Amino acid sequence: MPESLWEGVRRRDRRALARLISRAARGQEIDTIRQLGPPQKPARVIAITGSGGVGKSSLIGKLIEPLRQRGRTVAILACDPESPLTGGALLGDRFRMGAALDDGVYIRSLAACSGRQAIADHLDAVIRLCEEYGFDWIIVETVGAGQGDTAVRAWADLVVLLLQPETGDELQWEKAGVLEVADLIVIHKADLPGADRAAQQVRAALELAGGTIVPVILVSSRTGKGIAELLDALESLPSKSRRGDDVHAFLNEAQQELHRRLRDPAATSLLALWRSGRIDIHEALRRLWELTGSPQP
Ligand SMILES: Nc1nc2c(ncn2[C@@H]2O[C@H](COP(=O)(O)OP(=O)(O)O)[C@@H](O)[C@H]2O)c(=O)[nH]1
Ligand SMILES: [Mg+2]
Repeated sequence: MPESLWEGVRRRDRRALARLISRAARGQEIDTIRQLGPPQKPARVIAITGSGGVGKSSLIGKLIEPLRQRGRTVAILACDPESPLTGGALLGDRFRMGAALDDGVYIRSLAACSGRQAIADHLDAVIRLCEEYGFDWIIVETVGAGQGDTAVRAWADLVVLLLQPETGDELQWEKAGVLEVADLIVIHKADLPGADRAAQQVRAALELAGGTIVPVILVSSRTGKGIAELLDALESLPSKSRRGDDVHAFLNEAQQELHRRLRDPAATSLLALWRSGRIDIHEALRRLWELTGSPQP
């Protein structure tokens, strides 16, 4: 266990963060990261999804500067090894120069992190590392149109779906799961014709589906239209419980309860009993549950 890397992350050392992220993305340190338990300061984790070319990278690039102006630190995880964000291509010259000095922004591309479980697990760990470092916001650019890809729910507080006018995306809106997974829908490239109509169609589709009506916001990364409104919405929308489905939410809380009890001084001998095979896991859990646990340090 590279202890110094952990200390580095807590000291806000970029290189330590980068190295631990590389390890986590390869599936190393996953258990250690899991054992950290819930973060002291949870970040707001936002997934930006939408099909390729809809403008996810462009939009994220536009969010950085106003976010910094609002005093937020932000980590951006681009699930695209060739993301134009990492090269700084989408960040304005002025910002790019400032960014080198600004330790409130961290941009990192990762190999594809779609809905596949193993990779989503690693993404979870990478997010947790960024939380340990202390970022206020973590924005993840995900690949794919999110068709039925409810996996994002497992790690995102808010899911933003980008659609654009007139590209045949309309056909996909009806597909189960695409709109449902989103907490906020952006009609992107609102500088193009047809954006208003697209917004109307989406609103109609949402009403038809009958679920919660999510905000639909017109945004153009090219002109800046709607960026402030989008940020306001992202700041004010209530976080869905991360690990959104009931099973994950339950397991998450149960794990916290177990961690609390494991800090009880009596837990050590209990674990030794279990390790030696003298009690089985059911008996160990039963006894562990009776411990009060120590107060949070
Ligand atoms: N008209 C218009 N084009 C945009 C806008 N934002 C991005 N684009 C263009 O859309 C293309 C894809 O953008 P990109 O951010 O790479 O999309 P991604 O694949 O979803 O990350 C690029 O050619 C951008 O210049 C916008 O607000 N308006
Ligand atoms: Mg992109």
